[in-house]
Amino acid sequence: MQSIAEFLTDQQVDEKLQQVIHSILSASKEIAFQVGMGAMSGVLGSTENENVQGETQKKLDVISNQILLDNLSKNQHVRAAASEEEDLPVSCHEKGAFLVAFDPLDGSSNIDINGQIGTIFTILPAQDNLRADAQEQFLQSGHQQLCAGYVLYGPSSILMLAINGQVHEFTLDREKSDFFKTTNNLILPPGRKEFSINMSNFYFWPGYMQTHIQSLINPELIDEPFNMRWNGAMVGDVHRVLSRGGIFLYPTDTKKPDQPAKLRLLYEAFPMALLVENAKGQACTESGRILDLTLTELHQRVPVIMGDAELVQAAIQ
Ligand code: AHM
Ligand code: MG
Repeated sequence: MQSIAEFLTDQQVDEKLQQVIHSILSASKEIAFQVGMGAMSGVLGSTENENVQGETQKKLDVISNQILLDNLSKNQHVRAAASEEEDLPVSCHEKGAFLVAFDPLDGSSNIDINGQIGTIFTILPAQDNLRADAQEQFLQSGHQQLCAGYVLYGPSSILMLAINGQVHEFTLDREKSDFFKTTNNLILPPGRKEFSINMSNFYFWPGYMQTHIQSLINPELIDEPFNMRWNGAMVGDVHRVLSRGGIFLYPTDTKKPDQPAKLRLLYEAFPMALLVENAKGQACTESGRILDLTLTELHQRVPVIMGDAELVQAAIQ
């Protein structure tokens, strides 16, 4: 099996970019270790703090964020890092060629139930005309992502990487402390009648979404009604869609009037959209392709509909 280092060299990935990917993966191995120790290392439970999103931080959110920032700030090729857990970008190296944005631990509500959680990341080019820590560094389009991926801390730790227009899956060998390629050029399997959405928001969705989801489960409207799965962790739900097909949706809702969309464009929607599109699926908001968007605010939120191309088209019509 090919190690991640052999793979990146084989793919002729820019050497500096390779080093940035390795820094992210070193951090993810430390996080995987902490997650694996669970209650024994005292990392479960909440802190007293709220993050910039107004959410109470879990201890593991804070620890994972710090592990990533420590690893990235040691890498001379990283200009700045933006995290879902930080108000502002963190400046790293004035001459670094790359920006890294991440959700250090997606699916935080699963931490204390030993459920699926993961690190989502994207790498963008640094812009020379701007200060290293300027928020404007990150105001780029989804197409400018150089690579993106996630590490899912499940029964095994899996890296899913979108690079050079393809998606590859790697599994962490805990004894060797290295990721090895386990699926080459993953293509999202078509035809699966399965959706992933938080059904408890049903009465708060726009009418078109209520009608659409009803059309997938009403036996009077469809011969073979869809199955539903919801992990409460985008990283786990999108991993299922990439692995066996179907569709993931987090549409707008009116539950919190000042926050119509939940998922973050930079840390969640952009990287997942690159993965899904590189795996030949589609990724949209309610009005267009996610990758066509340009970030206007660091912590911007967007509706997300992604997965099997046919299912996405049916959902947004
Ligand atoms: P987080 O990044 O703070 O963990 O929040 C994002 C998560 C996604 O992983 C998931 O799809 C969604 O929030 C779940 O939300 P809900 O509370 O509606 O189940
Ligand atoms: Mg998240």
